Amino acid sequence: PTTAIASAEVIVTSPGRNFVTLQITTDDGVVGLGDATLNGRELAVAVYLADHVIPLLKGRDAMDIEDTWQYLYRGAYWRRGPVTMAAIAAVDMALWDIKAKVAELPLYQLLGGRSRTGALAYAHASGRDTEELFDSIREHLDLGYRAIRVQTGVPGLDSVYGVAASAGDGAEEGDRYDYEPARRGAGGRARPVEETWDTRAYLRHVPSVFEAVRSEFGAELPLLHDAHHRLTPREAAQLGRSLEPYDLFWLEDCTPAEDPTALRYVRDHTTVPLAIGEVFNSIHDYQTLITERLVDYVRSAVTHTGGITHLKKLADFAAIYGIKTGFHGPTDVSPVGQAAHLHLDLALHNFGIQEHMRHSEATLEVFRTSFRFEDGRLHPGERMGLGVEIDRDAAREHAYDPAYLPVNRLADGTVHDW
Ligand code: GCO
Ligand code: MG
Repeated sequence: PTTAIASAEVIVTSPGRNFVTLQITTDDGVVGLGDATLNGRELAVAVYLADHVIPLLKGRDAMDIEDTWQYLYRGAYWRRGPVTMAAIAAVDMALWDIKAKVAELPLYQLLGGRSRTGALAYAHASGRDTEELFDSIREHLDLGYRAIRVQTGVPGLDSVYGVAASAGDGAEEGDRYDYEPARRGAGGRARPVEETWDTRAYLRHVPSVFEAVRSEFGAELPLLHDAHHRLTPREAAQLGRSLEPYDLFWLEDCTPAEDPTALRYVRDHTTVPLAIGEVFNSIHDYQTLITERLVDYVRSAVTHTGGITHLKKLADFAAIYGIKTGFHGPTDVSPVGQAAHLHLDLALHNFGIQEHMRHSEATLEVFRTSFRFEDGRLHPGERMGLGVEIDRDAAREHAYDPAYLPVNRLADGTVHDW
């Protein structure tokens, strides 16, 4: 067929942060893009794709998306895992991009068409103290956001997840709220930054922040909070209860994600809506959580959960239990991955909310998107396929820059979840 895969290439670029992109080209020259970025472990996926996947793609019909997915998943024998699933995700996204371009349609049309006019997006507001936080919330409201994630510094702790070190210092938009750039260490040798954590200080402080935010900004504004996997089930239940008066949209990742029984305990003790899943890479990670209704939102990123094919199945599975989506959209998901989210968000009946961190100007010069942001909602645009193009010359200007996510320690030096 003319839709046979002629070539596939891995593109690694670092316009401010690292991105891994797979580009697939068919015999008649249709090009598809897929995001394969795994923050802090990027080259593992690049090598997996280049050495183990690309040799299998040549000559396959790009139209056979489900069969290719199963071939790469079952065919590897070694199932799941973030590296494997990010590689499969990239192939899957690129093939959907190609199929939609062949059909001359924006991708959402192949996923069922529009269910809404745009995807409600939430932005990240943060501040080291209440004043900075309020400024950040106001700034995002002025930009047009209608749902806000709230993260703050904790008295006694130097740096806390979700709070940009540079917030309020006049850093440029795009970097300013980039609270977790995987950083280079001193002397240019990449090493994780180490942070210090104190759960009791955090649990004491957070309810007072939400009290202040509600009294300043009123009852209507949807507010979210991310606990980033740091709490035991009992601590998470305590936090959930203490936040109940502030009517959160969700409390995210309150316990380490690999233990579904932790959420059973949390669920039994608080009515706060729960979201989880950004570190999951398979529907199977969610099976107990969904069938026992232990969560309200599934948080996977298309890039880390096997692509559009697998994420669509996850969303449909969740829908049967009245559970909604809230796909993971930090800046380490590239504009290609975020485009895939926006097409799904537009089409899925059980869409909940879409996380949105603005990519830097340098990133948007490499990845040219057709996204629209209006009335607090994101729209993927009407270009054919995913609607993202990569500027290869711009990409080449940004060489790979090894970097790690931070590591957390308790006051006595014990490594804690970050
Ligand atoms: C979020 C996430 C991110 C992750 C990041 C790690 O809710 O957006 O928690 O902030 O920490 O994606 O690479
Ligand atoms: Mg999170």
